[in-house]
Amino acid sequence: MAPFDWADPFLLEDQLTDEERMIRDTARAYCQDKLASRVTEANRHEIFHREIMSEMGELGLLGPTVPEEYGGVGANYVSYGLVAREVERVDSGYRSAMSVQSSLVMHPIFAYGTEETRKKYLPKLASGEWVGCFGLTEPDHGSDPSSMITRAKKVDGGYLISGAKNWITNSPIADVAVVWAKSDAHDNKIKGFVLERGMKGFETPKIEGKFSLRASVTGMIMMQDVFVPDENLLPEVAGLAGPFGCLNRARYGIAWGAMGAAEFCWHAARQYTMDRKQFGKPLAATQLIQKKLADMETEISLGLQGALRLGRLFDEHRAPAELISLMKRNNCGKALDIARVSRDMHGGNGVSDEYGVIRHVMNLEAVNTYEGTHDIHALILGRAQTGLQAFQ
Ligand code: TGC
Ligand code: FAD
Repeated sequence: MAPFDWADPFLLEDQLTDEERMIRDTARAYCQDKLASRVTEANRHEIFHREIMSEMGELGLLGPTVPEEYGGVGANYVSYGLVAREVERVDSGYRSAMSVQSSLVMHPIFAYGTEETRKKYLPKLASGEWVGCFGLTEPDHGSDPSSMITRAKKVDGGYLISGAKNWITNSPIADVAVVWAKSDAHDNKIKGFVLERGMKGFETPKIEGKFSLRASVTGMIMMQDVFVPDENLLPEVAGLAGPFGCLNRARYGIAWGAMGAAEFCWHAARQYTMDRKQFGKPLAATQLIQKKLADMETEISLGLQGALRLGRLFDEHRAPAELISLMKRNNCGKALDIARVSRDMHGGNGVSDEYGVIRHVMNLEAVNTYEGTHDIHALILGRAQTGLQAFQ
C-alpha cells in the first residue's frame, strides 16, 4: 500500500519541476523569515512596510512572468501561483501588494504598452523601486465596470483624464497607476493609461477604517483633468478585454493564494487541537474536531490540485476565463469557510491576533469580494452553461 501524506495527499510536490520548487522555496524562506515576523504589528496598526516591495523585487518575486529583458525572471504561471500561495500563507495583504504590482500593473504595460513604455516602467516596477496600482472600480460601478464614468478627452499631445476610482490597492503609496477610462478618441471605448505621481490633478487619498487587509494600504484615485501624454496610452487593447486580461492573471494567482491562507488556518487548527486538552483529552481526539480537520484537508488538497491544473493550462495558453472564475470562486469561498471554522476551533484564543487566524478570516472577506465577488463568478459560470445572461 502506498503511504499517505496527510499534508500533501495528491503529492503536489512531485508534480512540480525543479525550477518551480526552487522559486517556491525562495518565496517560502523569505515569507517565513521576513514577513511572518512583521505581520501582527502591521495588521494591528495598519502599517504597510514600503521596503517589502524592494525586498520582493530583489528576490524576483514582482512580475516573475515578465521576460528578463524587462526586469522579470521569465518564470511560468505555475511558479507565479506558488509564490502567491507562500505570500498569502502569511497574509493576503502582502499577496495583494505583490499581485497588483505583477498582474495588474506590470502585465498590462508588458502586454498592451509600447516598447518605450515597457522599458521606462517595467524594470523599476520589477525591482520594487516603484510601486504601482490599478484603477478600474469606481464609487458607483464595482461589479459592473462597463458603466464606468471616468473619461479621457483627447487634447493636443495627450489626454485629459477626469473621474474617481475607489478601493484601489496600493494607491496612496503608488508611483504609477494603470487607469481605465472611456476615451472620446476611441469611440468611447475603455482604454488604459499610465499615470504618474506628481501629475497635476492626480490625488490618492487613503481609505481609513478598513477591517480587512490591514497590512495592505488601500485608497482612491481622484483625477481632475489630469494631462497624460500620448506615449502613456496603452495602445494595444481596447474595451473591457484590457482590464479583464489583467484580472484573469490576478484571479488565477488568488486561487493559489487563498489556499495558502487556508493551509495556515488548517495547520494552526490541527496543532492547537492536538495541544489543547478539554475533558481530560486532546480536542483533536474528538470526532467533531477530526471531521473538521478532514474537511479542511479535502477542500485544500482539491483546491490546490485545481489551481495547479489551471496553472498548467495557463502555461499552455489554454486557460479559459470561466475556469479562472471557477477556481477563484471556489478557492476563496472554501478558504473563508476554513478560516472561520479554524477560528471557532481555537475557542476564545481564536479572536486574538496572536494566533493569526482571525486576521486571515478578516482578510479573506475582502479576497472573496475583490476581483469579482463570489456571486459574480457564479453568474459568469451560470451564463457559460446556460447561455443565459443573468447580470441585468
Ligand atoms: P461581457 O459582456 O461579459 O464582456 C465584455 C467584453 O469583455 C470581454 N471579457 C473578457 N476578456 C478577457 N477575459 C475575461 N475574463 C473577460 N470577461 C469579459 C468580453 O469578451 C467582451 O469583449 P468584447 O470585445 O466582445 O467587447 O461584460 P459585462 O459588462 O457583461 O461583464 C460582466 C461581468 C460581471 C462578467 C464583469 O464585468 C465582471 O467580471 N465584473 C467583476 C468586476 C471585477 O472583477 N473587478 C475587479 C476590480 S480590480 C480588483 O478588484 C483588484 S483587487 C487586487 C488585490 O488587491 O489583490
Ligand atoms: P457591488 O458591485 O456593489 O456588489 C455588492 C453586492 O451585490 C455583492 O454581493 C455582489 O455580489 C452583488 N451583486 C452585484 N451585481 C449583482 C447581480 N447582477 N446579481 C446579483 N448580485 C449582484 N478595485 C480596483 O479596481 N483595483 C484595486 O486595486 C482594488 N482593490 C481592492 C481592495 C479591497 C480591500 C477591496 C475591498 C476592493 C478592491 N477593489 C479594487 C474593488 C473590488 O474589485 C470591488 O469591491 C468588487 O469588484 C465589488 O464591487 P463593489 O464593491 O462595488 O460591490
